[in-house]
Order: sequence, then structure tokens, then C-alpha cells
Amino acid sequence: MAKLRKDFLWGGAVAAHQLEGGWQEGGKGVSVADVMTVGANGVERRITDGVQPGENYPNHDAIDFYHHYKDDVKLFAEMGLKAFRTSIAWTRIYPNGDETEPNEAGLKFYDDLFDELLKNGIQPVITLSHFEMPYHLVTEYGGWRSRKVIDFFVRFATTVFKRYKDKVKYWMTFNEINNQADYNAKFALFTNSGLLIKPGENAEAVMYQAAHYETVASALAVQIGHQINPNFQIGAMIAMVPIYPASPDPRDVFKAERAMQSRYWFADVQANGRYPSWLTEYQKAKQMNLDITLADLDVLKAGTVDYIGFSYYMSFAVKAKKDEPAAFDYQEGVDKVENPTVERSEWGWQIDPVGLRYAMNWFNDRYRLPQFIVENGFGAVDKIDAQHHVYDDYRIAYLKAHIEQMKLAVEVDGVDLIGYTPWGFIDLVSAGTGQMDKRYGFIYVDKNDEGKGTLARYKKDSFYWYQQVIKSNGEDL
Ligand code: P53
Repeated sequence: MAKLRKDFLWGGAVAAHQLEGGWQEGGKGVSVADVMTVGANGVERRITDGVQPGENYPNHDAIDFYHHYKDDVKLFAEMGLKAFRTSIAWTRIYPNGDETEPNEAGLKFYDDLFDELLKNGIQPVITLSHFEMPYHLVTEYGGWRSRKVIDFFVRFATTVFKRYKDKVKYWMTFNEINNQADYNAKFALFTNSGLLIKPGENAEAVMYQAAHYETVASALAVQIGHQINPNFQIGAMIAMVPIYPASPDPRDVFKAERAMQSRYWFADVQANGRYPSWLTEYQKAKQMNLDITLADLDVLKAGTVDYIGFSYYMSFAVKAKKDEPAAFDYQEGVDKVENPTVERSEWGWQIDPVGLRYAMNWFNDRYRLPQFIVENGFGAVDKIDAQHHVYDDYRIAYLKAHIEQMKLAVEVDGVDLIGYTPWGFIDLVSAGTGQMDKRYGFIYVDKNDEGKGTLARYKKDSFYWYQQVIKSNGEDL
């Protein structure tokens, strides 16, 4: 029975825009995250036309990691973290995205942060694009609908690969590149690809075009990264939400198959280096007239990823309609049904630890690549008492159940797993709702949805629990 690797990367994950704040520090430009207002549970965030006065933009200040990182890294080290997954805010390096020269102050910030981490025995694990592309690329180029953005992204990637080639080994290109499979969701299109759909436009075709350019950009980055440092490990980053058939009815089973294909073709392209056949047929049948060149297809083949990074929070289920078209095409918002066999979080996320083992087996059979669980966690409203104590046993229970399934996938099923970095291990701004009060942390940060609080940090029960998990290499849960 294989065990977790000796050098297993127990860590924690965040993204620049969700914790740094300092949205205008050191010459940083405006990102797509900077024009999204705060939402609430069940209330969508609004995307404003630029930064407007009087609006509450939670990412502008976030938890001010930009000014607190030295003290925070001390806490991370105390917890025993071996890896810290964050992103490099594209707008700190290329504030508008289309400059030819990078912004030195931005580069310097990440040099200092990475040095601080390394000094404390923590290796940075870096996502290049995590829901924070320059807003200028949206207004001037229409986001990733423009082929030009490939060049801007590649320039950004090349700059940071060169600068941090001796400080960072594990990279990922696009965070949850496949969220936009839900092409009717404004949030997914905007955060993944800077897309704002105009009236009369076919959102599905626009998404497939943008996603194509992103997979090409990702493949180019993989090739360039390996030239800069052959030891780089450059991964995909997929939002893994397994989709089950709602019943054993064969039509439900095929509906689930098509749903999985629709959500995970991104990984097929990034790992296998080519489009799956069903999708080429589907795009033709729907007359999407996409700009996919033969040269692009060569790039995809030559730039396959080294590992599958993925987030895992929940699973979905689907049911076939009475009158499914031959394509059985999947529309996430419409086709999803409740799974009565699992519990849900306060935000309706279906809790399914066995789904993690299922997902790891599914990836392993399909790609046979190492895997890296770069997000997993439980968003909840925490209560802090007068002594600043947070008894978050519900969070510990969620994580424990998932780590148990993760270990079964490694020890019983033979999956090669690089590490595990639970999401938002220090409280931060929620991507989906912009809330502070949807907390994932092992470290409490005193700030609320109105943006008020002292920003003081307090250790929750989960802090001490995770410290023990790391110390025992996952034996003591
Ligand atoms: P929040 C949807 C479904 C699964 C993961 O999400 C998702 C989303 C987008 O909301 O996002 C990832 O903050 C993402 C992180 C995000 C985290 O999951 O909405 O990579 O940026 O914060 C949790 O609760």
C-alpha cells in the first residue's frame, strides 16, 4: 500500500486579489476583480463599468496581506505549511496588460514575498491567472475573445518565469479554466476570461473562442516555462465538480457523461494535447465558426501540462430532459438537479467526500498524470467569542472526511498526489459572493461584509488541528 509521499506538500491556498488588498499600491492596475461589488448569500456580485464612487469593492483592501505578509507568513510557518499557493496579480506586473515593459515595483513585491516564504521553509506554488486579468484588456480588447491577449499573457508568463525561476517550481496557468463551461453565468465568463456578453451575442460560441485562446496561451506558457527551467512543473487548474446521473436511467447516465465532457474538455486539451472528437463535431453542428488554426493545434500538442491541479468542493447531479436533442447538450444552470443523498452547506454546496476519491480516480484513468489538490474547504459563518476563540469543529469534520478519501485514492487506488493545499486557510474575500463572512480559514481575520474590522488575526481550532495533520503527515486526523 503506497503512502503519501515523504515530501508531500501540505499547504494552503489563496489568490492575490482575494487577500492582498493594496489595489493601487506600487503602480498596480485595475483588475476585473476590482470592478466587482460585494454580494451576499444568494445575491450576485455586480460588475460595474469601471471603478465607481460609492460602491463597496471588497477586493480593493481585502485582508491587506500586502502590508501584513511578514507577520502572516510567521503564522503559516507556525502551522507547519510546506507550500503556499497564491497567484501573481497580473496587474502588478503589467498594470494594463498590454505594456511592453513590466512594472518593477510589482516584481519586487513578489520577490520579497517569496523570499519571506522560502526563509520560513515554505515553497510558493503559483497560479498565473486567477480571476484577476487587467480590466484594460476587457475594455480595449473584449477580454479573451481577442487573439491578441495570447501574446499579452505569454509576455506576462515569460517575465515571471524568468524572474522567479529559482524560487518557484510548481506553476499553474489558468485558475479553474473550466468554470466558464457554465456559459450562461456572467460571473464565470467575466472572472475566467474578461467576457461581457453583448445583446444578441451567442455566449456559448464566445466562451468556446475565448477558452480556445486560453488553452493555446497555456500550452505556449508550458513550452516557454520548460525552456526557462526544465525543472518547472506546470499544471492545469480545473474546478472538479463530478456530475452524477440523477438515476440509473440510461438517458440520465448519458446526460451525465455529456455534462462531464462539457465541463472537462479543457483538461482533455491541456493534458492530452488535442480536442475530444465530440466537441469538434458539436462546434461544427452549432456553426460556431471558431478561429482554431492548424498552427494552434500543433501548439496544443506540444504544450501539454505536467500535472493536474484541481479544486474540489462538491458534486452535482443531472437528469435528462424528456426531449433531449441528439447532442444532449449540457447547460449547467438548467440541467443541474439536487442530490438527495448528500448534505449541503449554507451556500447550497453539496458535501460529498467520496466524490473526491471518485474524481481522483477519474483523472487518473483519463490522464495518468500526477495530481495536486490545490483547493478544498468549507465556507461557513464562524462565531468568535470574547476571548477570540472560534470552535470550528464543522470545518475540521469536512476537511477530515475529505483527507480520508484523498488518502484512499493514494493508498488503495495508486494515485500519484503531489500535495494538498486547502482553500482560504486564512480568511479572505469570497470569489463568488465577495463576502468576508463566508469563511474558510484556520486563521480568523477580523473584518466583516461591510468592510469593517481591526484586521487582527486569531487562530481557530482548525489551526491547531491542521498543524497536527501536517506534523503526522496525515496520519493523525
Ligand atoms: P467562494 C465556484 C465553484 C467552485 C469553486 O469559492 C469556485 C467557484 C467560484 O466561486 O471558485 C474557487 O469564494 C476559486 C476561489 C474561490 C473558491 O473556489 O465563492 O478558485 O477563488 O474563492 C471558493 O466560496
